[in-house]
Amino acid sequence: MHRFEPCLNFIAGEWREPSTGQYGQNVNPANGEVLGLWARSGPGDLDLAVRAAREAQASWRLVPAPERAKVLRRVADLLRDRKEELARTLTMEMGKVIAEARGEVQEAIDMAEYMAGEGRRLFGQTTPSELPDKFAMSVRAPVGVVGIITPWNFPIAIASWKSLPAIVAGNAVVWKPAEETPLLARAFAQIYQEAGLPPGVLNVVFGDGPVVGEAMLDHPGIDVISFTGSTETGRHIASRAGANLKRVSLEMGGKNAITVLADADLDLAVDAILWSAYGTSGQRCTAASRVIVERAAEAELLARLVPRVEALRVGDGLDPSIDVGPVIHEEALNKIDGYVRIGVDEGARLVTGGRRLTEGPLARGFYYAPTVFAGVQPDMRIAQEEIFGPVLSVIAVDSFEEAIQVNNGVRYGLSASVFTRDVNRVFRAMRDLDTGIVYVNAGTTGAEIHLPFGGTKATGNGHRDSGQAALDVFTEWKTVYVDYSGRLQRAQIDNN
Ligand code: UN1
Repeated sequence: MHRFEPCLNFIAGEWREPSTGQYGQNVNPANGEVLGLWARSGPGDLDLAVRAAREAQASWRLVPAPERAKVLRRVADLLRDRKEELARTLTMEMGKVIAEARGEVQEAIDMAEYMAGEGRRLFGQTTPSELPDKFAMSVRAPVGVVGIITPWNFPIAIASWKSLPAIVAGNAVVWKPAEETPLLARAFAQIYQEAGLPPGVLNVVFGDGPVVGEAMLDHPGIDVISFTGSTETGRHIASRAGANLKRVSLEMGGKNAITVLADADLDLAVDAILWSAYGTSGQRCTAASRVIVERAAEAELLARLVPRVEALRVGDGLDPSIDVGPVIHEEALNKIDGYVRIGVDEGARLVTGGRRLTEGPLARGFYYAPTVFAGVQPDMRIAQEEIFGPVLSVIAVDSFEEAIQVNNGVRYGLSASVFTRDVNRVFRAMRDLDTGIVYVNAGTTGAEIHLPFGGTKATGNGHRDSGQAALDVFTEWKTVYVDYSGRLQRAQIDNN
């Protein structure tokens, strides 16, 4: 007997055991306690889910969008009713502090409300035809079955960004959640079920990426893949799914920077750096892992920043006095520590942190001390590669132009921020920073759900999550011409 009610697959509206009979475990990164079990599915389970989705989509696409949206409104209500319970589970599953976990659940509520409104929009265009007695328009049509693959760092927000627009647009979904956060995935699927989503419109298949994710890429019954995760996995997905002619939307790594110019409000910049670099223990794709500072302000910035970093309280995020929770697992801890060693070897100056925290109860979890490197050169590996942990590199530059160059001199392009009071530089930065998201006098995190979310270069492949832009991932444009002239009319020929 299992100690826990295992997270079973949700297929055609039923909770089913995996055909493999195998289960994985997930643990609380704050203390190593086992939290639950999840179905370690095989390709056959995925196939069942895709079949259920295809069948359900055939009728779901015919339900009027405003009716589909009613389900989303109920999803929003249920998420709101359970916000506290979901937030606590979230903190236990992936470690972010409770205030941030509440914020993440709120992000899903916001998305459900926003996409419910889409049920009465899903706007297309109407336009005159060049010919008499002829009508021209474009409408958004669902693509079919959408495969979504989501990460552990935002287990419910990112799942909401992808599933809600897909469903309101008339698609069915097959979802493979991250192995680390099955409880949140099950809770979200239960909410969809209670909200009255017809069986098969949303299906969840738990499992390992190389098994279930891989099967999604090859399955002919999946039309679109929407993925958030590492650039390496995204590259693999793009090539595999590309060969199978699936539409692929990718949201991948970042190496985001906060630029602090000499005229900036330094206290405000320090507040933003703390929040963006150490929030979620640095495990956001939008986390700030570089600070680019004009040399004239470098010493003062460090003097104000470092004591604040050292004062951050690290521990179990369920305790509301804690600022920084654990990182996700041992492997992440080793990767972060490996990068710190690389930084030291490269000649960067370790100002604070740089070690695993094991005092008292911290020994049972995966904690890393908030870390600052100074004297970092833009081409060092710690300034180029995504670390996904609480490690910040401070890079000094001699001019605004050099700051932009350093910001843009990485392979990623998700989020960038600039602190200055000079309006001319603000507008130049807005134009020249080559990221998908730009913040002025705010940190690199905190995207709102009704605007496009995503990045350039190795961060993405041209698509966006969130906002109206998400609809472009989950719909096909269908162009419709209606000729009511009763005769053959030839475009480009009759009038020319
Ligand atoms: C992510 O890091 O994967 O802007 C998503 C933010 C959040 C979403 C981050 N609203 O930081």
